[in-house]
Order: sequence, then structure tokens, then C-alpha cells
Amino acid sequence: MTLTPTQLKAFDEQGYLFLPDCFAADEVAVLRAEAERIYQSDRQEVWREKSGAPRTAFAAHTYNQAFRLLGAHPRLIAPVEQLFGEQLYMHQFKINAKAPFDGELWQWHQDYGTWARDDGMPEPRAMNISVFLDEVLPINGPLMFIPRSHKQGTLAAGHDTTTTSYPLWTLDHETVKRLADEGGIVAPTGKPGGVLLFHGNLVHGSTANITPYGRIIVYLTLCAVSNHIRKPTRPDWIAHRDFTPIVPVADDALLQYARRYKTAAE
Ligand SMILES: O=C(O)CCC(=O)C(=O)O
Repeated sequence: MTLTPTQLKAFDEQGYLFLPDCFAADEVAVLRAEAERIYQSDRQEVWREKSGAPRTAFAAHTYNQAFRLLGAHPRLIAPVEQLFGEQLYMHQFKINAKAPFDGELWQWHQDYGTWARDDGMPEPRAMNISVFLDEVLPINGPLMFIPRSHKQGTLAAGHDTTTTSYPLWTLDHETVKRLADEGGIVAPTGKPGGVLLFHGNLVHGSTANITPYGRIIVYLTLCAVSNHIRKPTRPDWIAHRDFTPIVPVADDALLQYARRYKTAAE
């Protein structure tokens, strides 16, 4: 999958792109079933909300075959390689739950702020590319972006270790208001199988989910290999130390796996 000149221009201007219908229903079904299985496990990589509901599961691409195939999927790797002009490694891999009723917020932040301060990443040459496993609705805690905020560089931030179970470098209200007055706020929504990619400096956050509708999104943080982290402080299952370039799998690898999985379950 290659981004068109129009998509490249939109990404450069707005800081994000939504690509609907990237993954088929069978591909999403196997990922969704495996995500639920992982959330029920008691692995250290499964991070929970204060209520005990799952918040995020880290590093599933290292121990789960469906997520391993997703983590090397050409539909995700190719557009980011195109944007950075070099091969990529996996800096972080998360399956964010935003659980029905209990999914808590993500404060306003820039991802690169955390990668730079906590992991020693030299430049914002990494980005999140996310796959919707549930329908993302205006009401179930969609990601909210401040368009064009990626043009502001890396902003001053404070280390918030108390608001949720997950420490994050967050922006103050004054900064968020100034940027929102300039760029507005958008919340891209869409069906399962849609993909959202966004610049490492794009300011974003999400509200709590008090609806009965869950909102699982998988985030691959893909980093240009030459931009590998230099001073990691977080565990290696949060900020990976394997800088080997990702070799994409075949485009139908996940689909074939999903079909075998479905047959075995019948
Ligand atoms: O999943 C969400 O709602 C937000 C996740 C996020 O902001 C992040 O991983 O940086």
C-alpha cells in the first residue's frame, strides 16, 4: 500500500491520515478474539485501569502469532517506510482496550514527548499507526487530535504519574487551549479494519468510555532504524531494544492465518 501525493500532502498539513477498510472482517475477527484472550491473562505486559479492567496490552507481537503478523504487515509498514524513507523497527506495540464503562482517559500529550524524555529517542522519526478492532464511535472514547499541532515541535510537558495507571508526559490546559483555538479538535471515527496514522508530535488524547461499547485499537509505534532509542528507562516490553529492521510478511499472511483459525474453531 503506497500513499498517494494527495494523502502525503494531507498528512504533512494535518498531521494524521485515516485509511478506511484496510483489514477484512476475518482478519479483524482473529485479532479481536486474541486481544480478549490476552486481556484475560495475567501477564505483566497487560496493564490495567484502577478498576482492574484492561487498559493496554504491550508487546503482543512478541508472543502471539496473529499480532506478530500484524506487526509486520505490509499494509502498515509500507506507508510509514514511505514517509521516513528507510526501514523501521518496532519501538512499542500496544492493544488499547478502552473497556466498556471502565475505560479511562488518555490526557492531552504528544507521543514523541514521552519517547524522547523516557526512551532517549533522538528525533520525531517514529509514529503510531493504529488499527481499529471495534467500531470507533463519537461516544466510546475515540482518539481526539488537534490538527496541525505537529508543526509546533516538542512542547513543554509535565510528567503525570497519578491521573491514570499509565505515566505520561502531558500538556497544560493553556497550551491545549491555544492549539485548539488555532487548529480545532477532530475525532476520527470508523468501522473495524480502519487504520489511522499520526505524527509523533501531533497533540492528542481521549476521554473515558462510559458507554457499553468497547473500543479496542492496536497501536504499532514504528521508528526509523537510524533513529533508535539511546537512553531507555522503561522495561524492554514497553520500549523495545531490538532494532532489527522489520521484514514485512506477505499481504495475505494474516488472512490465511485467520482462515485456519476460524476452521479450527468450528
Ligand atoms: O487509545 C487511546 O485512546 C489513546 C492512546 C494514546 O494516546 C497513546 O497511546 O499515545
